Amino acid sequence: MSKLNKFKRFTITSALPYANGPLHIGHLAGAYLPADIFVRYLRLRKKEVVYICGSDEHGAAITIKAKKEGTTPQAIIDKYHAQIRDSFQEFGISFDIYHRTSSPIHHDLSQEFFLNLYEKDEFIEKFSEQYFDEEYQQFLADRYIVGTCPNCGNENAYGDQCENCGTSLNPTDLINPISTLSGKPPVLKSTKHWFLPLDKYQPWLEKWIDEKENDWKVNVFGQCKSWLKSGLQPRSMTRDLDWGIDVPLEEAKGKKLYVWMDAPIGYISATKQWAIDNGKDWKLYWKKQEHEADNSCLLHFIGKDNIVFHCIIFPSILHAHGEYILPQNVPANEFLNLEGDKLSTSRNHAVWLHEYLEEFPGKQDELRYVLTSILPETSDSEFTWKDYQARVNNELVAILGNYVNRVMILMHKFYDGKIESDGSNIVLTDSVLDTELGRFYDEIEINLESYKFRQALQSVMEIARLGNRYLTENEPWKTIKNDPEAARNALHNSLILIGHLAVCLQPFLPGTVAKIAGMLNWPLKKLALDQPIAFENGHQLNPAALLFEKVEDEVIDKQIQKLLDKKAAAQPQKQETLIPAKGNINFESFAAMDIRTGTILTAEKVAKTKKLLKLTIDTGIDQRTIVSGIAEYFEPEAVIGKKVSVLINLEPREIKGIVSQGMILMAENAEGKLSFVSVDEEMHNGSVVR
Ligand code: B3M
Ligand code: ZN
Repeated sequence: MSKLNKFKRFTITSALPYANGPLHIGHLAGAYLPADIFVRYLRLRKKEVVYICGSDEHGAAITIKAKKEGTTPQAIIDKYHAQIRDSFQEFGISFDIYHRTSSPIHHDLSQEFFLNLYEKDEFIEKFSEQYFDEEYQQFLADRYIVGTCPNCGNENAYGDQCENCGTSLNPTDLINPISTLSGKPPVLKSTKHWFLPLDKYQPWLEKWIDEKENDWKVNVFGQCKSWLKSGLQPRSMTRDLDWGIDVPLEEAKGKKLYVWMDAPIGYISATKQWAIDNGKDWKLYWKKQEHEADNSCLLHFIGKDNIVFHCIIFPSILHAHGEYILPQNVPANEFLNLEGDKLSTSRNHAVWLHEYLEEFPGKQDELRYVLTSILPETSDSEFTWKDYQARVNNELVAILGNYVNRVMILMHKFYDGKIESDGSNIVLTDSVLDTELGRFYDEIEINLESYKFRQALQSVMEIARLGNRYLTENEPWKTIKNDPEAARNALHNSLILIGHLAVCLQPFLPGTVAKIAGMLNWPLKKLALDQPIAFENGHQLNPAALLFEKVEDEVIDKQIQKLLDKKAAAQPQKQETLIPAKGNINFESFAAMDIRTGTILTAEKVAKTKKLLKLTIDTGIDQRTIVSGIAEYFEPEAVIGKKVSVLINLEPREIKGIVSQGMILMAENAEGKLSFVSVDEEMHNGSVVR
């Protein structure tokens, strides 16, 4: 029995992305895809649910980006809000509203929250010494200041948080603080701010969080406990900034609300806007007195760097206010890495969602599938393009697509796609299949409801595996000749299994489910938990269509090369980029070198090295092995077939146990970036270079 049954309605939120740059797969795997799966599951269970998100448009993240692009914060948020909203939509994240924190309704509600706490005397008002950049005449909070994290030693911790270890910080906690505006150490200057007394709420927080011990994910619960253990400090809810929501007090003129005070309130203001647009009552989703005890369930889906804000600071604000419900759970994910390295916006090391959508049109479900399979649910995980290819080809194509296709093709081949039998309705007649299926339904439910989406998807795929096995065991293509009833029965059972498979796929691969519904010639709403999966006698199927296509090597190689190129381009340009000229040599020294044109025939990485590729080269004269230090810039697959210049009379050398006979000529700049010395395609191998 579903443990969600005790709740009548659900408010599901995904972290509000800063409108300061495009989305990448790390964002999706952290806060959006898991929430979308969960929301689709709730809808499948016919729960009342509102799925909330929007752009976070305040704070230093925005103003710093505006300065970098030489434009205004307004231009930045307008540009990225639209881009992010559209990418989410095209990818199929099914928000009920994608709002923005620059909206008046949000400014009003945030100020109302501040005043509510102010009037209750919750804030500690105090002058304190804050870091100040004299050159820019600006106080430095949050992302305007970086320094070494006192907790983990990360040298790029921000003034409000270290994104490496998640600890929430004050600028004065940083070791060796540096202004990100002038790049210089700041000075201290006195200014007045309004502090939330987290220390005062600590006993209450401890009790509340302890109740979650068996419910929350270990990583989330553990982080909360460790902050509580080190003792909470008051935290300023106001900032000396010129971009954000005005602090609604006469004496605070020119000051703004801290972005992490207003951003989570954005979940509420977005719900308000959604309610206005849809004739609903937002209070039912957020306010305590509006619903009978525990009727509404609030869940925040976030990445691990946001845990402190959602589990400590925002709940404290809601608690201090008094009228609001608290989150039941905060299922935060860890980080996703990419090709052995951290995802990084500044180094452009990312798979950007808008680029994926452009380069892989119609392949949303492929990305959903791969990301769901590797979600960083309990620890950091890694996306690689090779793994993407393997999962699409070996799982989506070979298992899921293949099963549906086999059944559809046989139905058309034997019966012209018509489902007919003696009975009136065609139902599942195989009791073994029925039992197995029931077990998978249970597993999927249990895993989804404990936020184990990877495992839940595995169980869905087990249904396809079961189907393939069933077909292979029953061999309708053989029995059709001497036992046509058995063949018909096996195929009908297989079709019904496809129906169940599609129902279970709903939360994960919505596009694929729509395609299956099309083939079954069923309206999408028939693929539901409360609908019988049975066919009427005489039902006509639509023609078979392929659900997935194989991903070819070229496609993947291109993506890998693109990441390598981006990485090289993002390397900071040094001033002295030229290596000094060498002294003269005589002509004989030059003429002694035998340089020829050749073609790379094979390439493979040398085991346990980062830089080396083992190449076979056709030099025109012979085929030989050369070990070359180019692996950091070129994938093996990308260099095969390349025309190169080769120094062929260099003394053979043993490198990592391989005898290297010669050297490929490469151009190299001072940063170590490499390029082949180009040779026209039509030059035949063995031509002399001089
Ligand atoms: N914009 C931070 C982030 O993208 C922030 C989330 C707000 S959720 C209320 O990491
Ligand atoms: Zn740290």
